[in-house]
Amino acid sequence: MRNKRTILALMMSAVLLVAASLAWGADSSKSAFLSGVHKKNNVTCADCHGKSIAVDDNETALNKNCKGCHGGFADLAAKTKEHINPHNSHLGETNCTACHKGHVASKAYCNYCHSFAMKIPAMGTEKESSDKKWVQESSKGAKDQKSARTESADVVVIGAGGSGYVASITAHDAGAKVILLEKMPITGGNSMLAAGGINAARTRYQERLGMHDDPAEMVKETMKGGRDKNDPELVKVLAYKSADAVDFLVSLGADMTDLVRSGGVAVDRTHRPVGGAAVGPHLIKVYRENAAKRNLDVRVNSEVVQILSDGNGRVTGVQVRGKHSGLYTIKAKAVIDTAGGFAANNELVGFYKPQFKETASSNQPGATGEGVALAQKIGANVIDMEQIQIHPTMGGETKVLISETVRGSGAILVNHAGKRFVNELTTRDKASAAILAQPEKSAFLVLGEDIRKSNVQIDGYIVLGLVQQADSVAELAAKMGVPADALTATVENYNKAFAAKKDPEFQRQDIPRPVNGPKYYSIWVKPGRHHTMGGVKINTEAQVIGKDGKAMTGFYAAGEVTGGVHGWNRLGGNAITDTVVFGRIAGANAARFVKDAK
Ligand code: MEZ
Repeated sequence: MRNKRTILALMMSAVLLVAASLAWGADSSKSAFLSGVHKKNNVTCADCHGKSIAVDDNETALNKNCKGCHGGFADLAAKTKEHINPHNSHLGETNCTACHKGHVASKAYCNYCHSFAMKIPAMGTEKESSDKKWVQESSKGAKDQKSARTESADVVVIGAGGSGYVASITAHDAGAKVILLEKMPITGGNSMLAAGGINAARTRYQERLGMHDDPAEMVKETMKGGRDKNDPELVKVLAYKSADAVDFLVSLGADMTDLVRSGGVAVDRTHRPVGGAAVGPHLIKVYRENAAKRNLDVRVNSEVVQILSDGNGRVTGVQVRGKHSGLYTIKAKAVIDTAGGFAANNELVGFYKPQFKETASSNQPGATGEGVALAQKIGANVIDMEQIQIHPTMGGETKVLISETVRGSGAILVNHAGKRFVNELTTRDKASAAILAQPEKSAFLVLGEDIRKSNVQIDGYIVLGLVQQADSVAELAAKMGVPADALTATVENYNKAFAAKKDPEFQRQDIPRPVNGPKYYSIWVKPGRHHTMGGVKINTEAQVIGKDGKAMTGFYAAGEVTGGVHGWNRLGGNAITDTVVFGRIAGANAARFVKDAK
């Protein structure tokens, strides 16, 4: 009843707000319908909206005016004393309106993945905004609904994660008019959360360190990791174009100078920024800057509800639902689907793998799989949908992924008896299975000072309160609740293996650092769903394959929305390679197709 009344009151407020705006004009001093600090300070409509009350889907004027009044992210970050600083987070410079609302209470976007107790100062106590339902019933009903307007572009790209940005930048640079659409209020997708790095073989950085890697080895290891269920032609493209992918990123301004080893790989092939910083936030910042430099048309809050086709396998555009602008059509000669996977969609995961339902997901909240459904509706074939990757190390009860690079830097996995139980650098499927075979279905990462110093992400986990610290192994054991003598023996044996460069217990091939003091650290970890290997079927030209086995005309896809590249298990570090290699191919081919069609 109370809820009904509140909803009614909110609806009335909305109606009155519109009426008030119309009656008083945008510069009205009436602020009765505002929230929090705006309400207190008698903010006018024009203070936030500018001359026009109408709001575009990017909420451009609102965001400009937010910054005009409150300052930019750097100013706001400087005012925050706490370690957890939402204006200086790995999400980067996003729209203010992703968190802050004028007419309803604000909510920190971070909390869709984290559970920080931070307050948004003076930003209102009214009901939370209801615009957070991102699991849309994609095209349901939209077919019969009319678009209010029609635009046109050469290439429309669905989903502004890593693959979407790479495809858009590539197509733009090849001369195409591109529109990049993102249903979420911020860009970045899962790439934004990528902690590890990009796998690439025979790069200038490896050569500089005197390392000899070979794309043929990358093919072999990727196939083996994927249990030989991968499409071997796609894997060859992935591996042989991986060094070019790194060069491409560097040409955009990225730093890929640091190298680390990932599971299932015999060389240091995972490239990342100096100091071991997380690759994703860095790349998304670089992509955003490059998109801005090119004046790319990037639209957030813009959900594709239908891919349009002529019924004969040729795409003709998309129908979009803009948060503010409503339904509209973009006619396009080519469409690139880069809408990501579905590991955040509990229902869909449960449908394909009932045993994984309700498990924690490391994914951003928008990874809900509409890109696959949209493609299927116009006749695309899909493969391996039930192949869902469980990452071995999510931080305890959280949605925070503890990067594989922590193990790559030397950390060991220890069970509740204080003993190692698996080669920490085996493939993810095996490491996860080994943890889930423990009675507690969880384990600990244990590391020392040299390992912490080599990987700046560990300091981030300390800030997040996920790390136990101690001055001795025995003290750490007490904090972890494991037998001190067992943990002490485990660490001693591992350090001997480091010195001997040989791990007789678990045949770990690479032990870059010992677990040494003065401080010792542990992180409680549990497996959680991380990557969906299945999706839209593509060929080596990133063309979407239809149910008839033929390439669909003008339709391309790249990244986690596709299936086939990773087989039944993806290697750590190969996702970013996938986004860059196939994003580039999709962008280049879509632009070429448009040119040829003119
Ligand atoms: O590729 C990944 O998913 C990856 C390297 C994740 C991680 O553990 O950092």
